Amino acid sequence: MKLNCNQFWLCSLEHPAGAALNRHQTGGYNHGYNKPSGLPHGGKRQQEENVGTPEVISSGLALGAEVRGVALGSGVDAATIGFIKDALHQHSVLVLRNQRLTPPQQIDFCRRFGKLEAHSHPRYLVKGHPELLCISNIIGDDGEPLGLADAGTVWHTDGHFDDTPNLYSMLYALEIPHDAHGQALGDTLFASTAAGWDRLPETLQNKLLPLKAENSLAAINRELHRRNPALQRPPLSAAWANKVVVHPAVRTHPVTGRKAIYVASAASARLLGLPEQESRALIEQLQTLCTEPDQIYRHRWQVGDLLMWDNCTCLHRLSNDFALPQRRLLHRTTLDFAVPF
Ligand SMILES: O=C(O)CCC(=O)C(=O)O
Ligand SMILES: [Fe+2]
Repeated sequence: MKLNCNQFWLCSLEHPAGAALNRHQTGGYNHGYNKPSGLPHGGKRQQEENVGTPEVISSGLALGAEVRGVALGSGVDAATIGFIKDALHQHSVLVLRNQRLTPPQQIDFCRRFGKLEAHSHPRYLVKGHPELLCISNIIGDDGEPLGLADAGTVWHTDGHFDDTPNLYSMLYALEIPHDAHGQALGDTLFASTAAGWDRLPETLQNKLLPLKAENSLAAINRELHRRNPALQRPPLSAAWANKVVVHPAVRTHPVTGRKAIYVASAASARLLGLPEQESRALIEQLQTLCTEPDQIYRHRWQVGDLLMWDNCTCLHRLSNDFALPQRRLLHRTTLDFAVPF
């Protein structure tokens, strides 16, 4: 069954979480964006399908899986959180489809996985909810962008440029752009840095293991602007513009102990101790290895998706294939910090 917008709102009203979402959105927290464009598959029916025994359906790739049988809006017990965490560590990227979450419900769920970040882009926080970053290309009634339009069209891992990067990121879809044929646009692509490490020849593993890389947000921004000189991004504060952090080139997962490559072409300016050219060539080689096209999990969004990923074991990027009037709106949390080792 397909729903149009009006049917979505009816379904929202039938469902307690949906009703709260509806009230909240019309209550003005949303800086003037309109109602979501509708769930692609049933409303209340899908919520009912989400109640049952949780199960994990793998993408069959090195990363990516769907968790079914969990309705986050109705509250989740500790055993289910443990189940989701284990699945996340195993598959690096998880989607829970057809979720109806108000901002407080999203925040409450995400908190169960660790401490939430107060985000470094205060301009784009969801009003009244500083834990939620608004990712959107929509221009509000006041003529200002609603959110950060481009949170990463280059391969990256969140917080790579910070002393204590966040382990998990979670993104909830409220509006997803479509082409004229109804095909979703703005997919998010994921590549496994753990599988990349496993595929490295032993000689290269041994070479990489003791190395450290310099990473910075300024380097990512330079690369984004090189690719798209018209890019609108708030300028970095002096602190971020000058900050360079040194992290191991191979990261160990704090829970599973799994090793993963922790170098990315845009963020990592150099591998310390190697000549400049060799360092650049090795960084590029590592990224190419991790992002081989047949190893990519490509997430095709639906409204109501709660997507979560483990930054220790994957890279991700947004596909740059949509523009207004195709609207995209998501709410993001990032959480759980530690010094990488
Ligand atoms: O917009 C997206 O799909 C991904 C954005 C991103 O890189 C992030 O939220 O960390
Ligand atoms: Fe990101």
